[in-house]
Amino acid sequence: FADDGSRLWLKYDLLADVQQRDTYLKSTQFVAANSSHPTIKVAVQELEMGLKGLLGKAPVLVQTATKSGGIILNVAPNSPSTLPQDGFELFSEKGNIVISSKSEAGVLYGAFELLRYLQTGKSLTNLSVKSSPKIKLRMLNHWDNANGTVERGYAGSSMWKWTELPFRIDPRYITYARANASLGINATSINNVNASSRFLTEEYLEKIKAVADVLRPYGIKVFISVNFRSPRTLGGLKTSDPLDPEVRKWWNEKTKEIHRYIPDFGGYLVKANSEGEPGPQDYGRTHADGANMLAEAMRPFSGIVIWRAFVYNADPKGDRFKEGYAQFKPLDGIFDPKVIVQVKNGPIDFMPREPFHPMFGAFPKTTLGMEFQITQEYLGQSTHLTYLAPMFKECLDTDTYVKGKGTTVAKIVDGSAENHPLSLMAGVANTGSDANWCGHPFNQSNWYAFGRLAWDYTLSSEQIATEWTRMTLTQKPQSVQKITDIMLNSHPIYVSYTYPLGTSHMMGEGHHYGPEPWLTKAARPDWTSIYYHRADSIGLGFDRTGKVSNALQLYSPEVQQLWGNAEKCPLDYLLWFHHVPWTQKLSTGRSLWDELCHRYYDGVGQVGKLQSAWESVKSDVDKETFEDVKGRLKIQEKEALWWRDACVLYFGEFSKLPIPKPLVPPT
Ligand code: GCW
Repeated sequence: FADDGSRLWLKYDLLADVQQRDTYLKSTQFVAANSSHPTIKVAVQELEMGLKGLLGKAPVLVQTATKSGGIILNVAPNSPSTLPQDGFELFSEKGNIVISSKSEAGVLYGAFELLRYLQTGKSLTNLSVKSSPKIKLRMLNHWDNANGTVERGYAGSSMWKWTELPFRIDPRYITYARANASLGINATSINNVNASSRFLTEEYLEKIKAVADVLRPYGIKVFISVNFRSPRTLGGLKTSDPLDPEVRKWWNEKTKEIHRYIPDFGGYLVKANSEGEPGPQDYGRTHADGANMLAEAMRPFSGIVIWRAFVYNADPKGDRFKEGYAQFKPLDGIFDPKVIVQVKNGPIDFMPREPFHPMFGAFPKTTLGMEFQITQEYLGQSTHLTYLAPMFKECLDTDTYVKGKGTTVAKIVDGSAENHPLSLMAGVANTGSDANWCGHPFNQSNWYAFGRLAWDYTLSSEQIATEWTRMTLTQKPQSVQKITDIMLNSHPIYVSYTYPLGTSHMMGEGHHYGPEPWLTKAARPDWTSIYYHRADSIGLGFDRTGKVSNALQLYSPEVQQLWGNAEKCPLDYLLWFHHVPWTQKLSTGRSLWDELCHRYYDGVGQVGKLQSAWESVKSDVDKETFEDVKGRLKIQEKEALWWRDACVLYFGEFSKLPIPKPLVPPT
């Protein structure tokens, strides 16, 4: 039947291979559970639904296993296993498959892992799997507003039906919970960081409680993004100064009140003194004053405070690259242990390719969380096929060298480099009211990839792409391979025709869609395009090696060495750090100008290859999905040309050089 994508990767359609089904059936005849905890109940339900769908026959449910050939769910809080709470073991024992964990959530994750084995055609004999999350808090950040819109959402309106809650529970909340649990995502902040105080009113707390009640059995904790001015707007106080006793009392009371609705409340997420949002600096206080005040309110409870580091000054003479670092560096060591500072992967703003944020590695006394953007604000929104696992991994795998070779960004984020007990990876969600949740059918894979990497960042982009493809699109090996290749190639292709060679921030103002490299005046002086690309008659790029900005010095000496020399700097990062003459010869043998043109043209050509590769899987993919992606690829082709021609023609005004042959100039 026509697939509308609403089931995400949890499709559980009957496996085509009868023999394989029979083999699986032999070891999944029953499910035995030693607990009636709500989380175990949903694990059992999931196994029942999954096995019935995949194999055509549901397992029998029993309390204890009396024979072999089934699945045993084992919650063992006192197990001597060294695995952490959420980790699980999946192993064969006396002819049964045992899923064991210290926690109910761990067993649920194990149940999903087992189903993934079936969905991806893996063998169930002699199982011996140990899996545990590398990051403790694996979280989605929704930028959803009370009025049903989603900031930077490209998949319809908000999935949260605030006008219906708490009375009607949209069944999609349950699908959402299942999808997240299948990846190990265990936290979600449900509203926009540009936060309305409404979310802290009684009216909304009742609604949020209803959502929290749905998500709880799936091991997901709810967070709220808060507006720092709430003591004034809601509490009628004269100030929201974090050092004012009345303000502190207000937050203490509010935090207690929230816990009456949601006893296991996850905590607060705060965007303060950024892009016009209120914050402690309005009262001459620091980010730490603000964060620590909220942490104090949270002290009697298990929740935490996540404070964003996305701040910058609109100083056209400064370098936005350095702002987060500059504002937070003096506060390292001052934050309450309940505070996590959440840092975007790069220093500017989710550009298609950014060097890692220099805060990673430079804040030994502060728990730094990673913020990735799953929603594709600058990455083709809902019309360009862009698989993001390679981009997430490029950041996580980069070496900061702060504690010697091998201190990757991932090691900072997982807390191991500095022995921090908390750790966080957040992804700005791409979910919406669209039937298929995420707009472009392939955008689902970015939610999937984010969750898988938050659990285990050592998984390869290829493995994640293959898994997702098998679970979502097709089981046919040849097509699985082709689609995996499409996905792996897609991010470099997107970068080629939009932001080659380390250019950034040249998108249309406001909507952030399409090219506008000529933007010289914007609402914020550091939001023009010219501020970033710095094109002039000599060359292109932002010199961050000292003459214009010394931002490169924020990194360790090894990183400075890697990126600081224009001759040796990897080309993908070149113009992030160097102003390179148009005629300068690069390592490819071409001049900067020629290389720039080649990359723009090649990117467009590669979109053509994506189209023919997609055409070749036609017979193995559901018709609706096939046509949907095909249509979007046509838009992508048109828009890749738009980017290419806009940027090449615009930069040509500076270089005054012809488009190299055999490339054909736009007419
Ligand atoms: O890049 C900007 C986005 C804003 C967003 C902001 C942020 C939520 O364009 O829409 O606001 O980043 O991350 O706070």
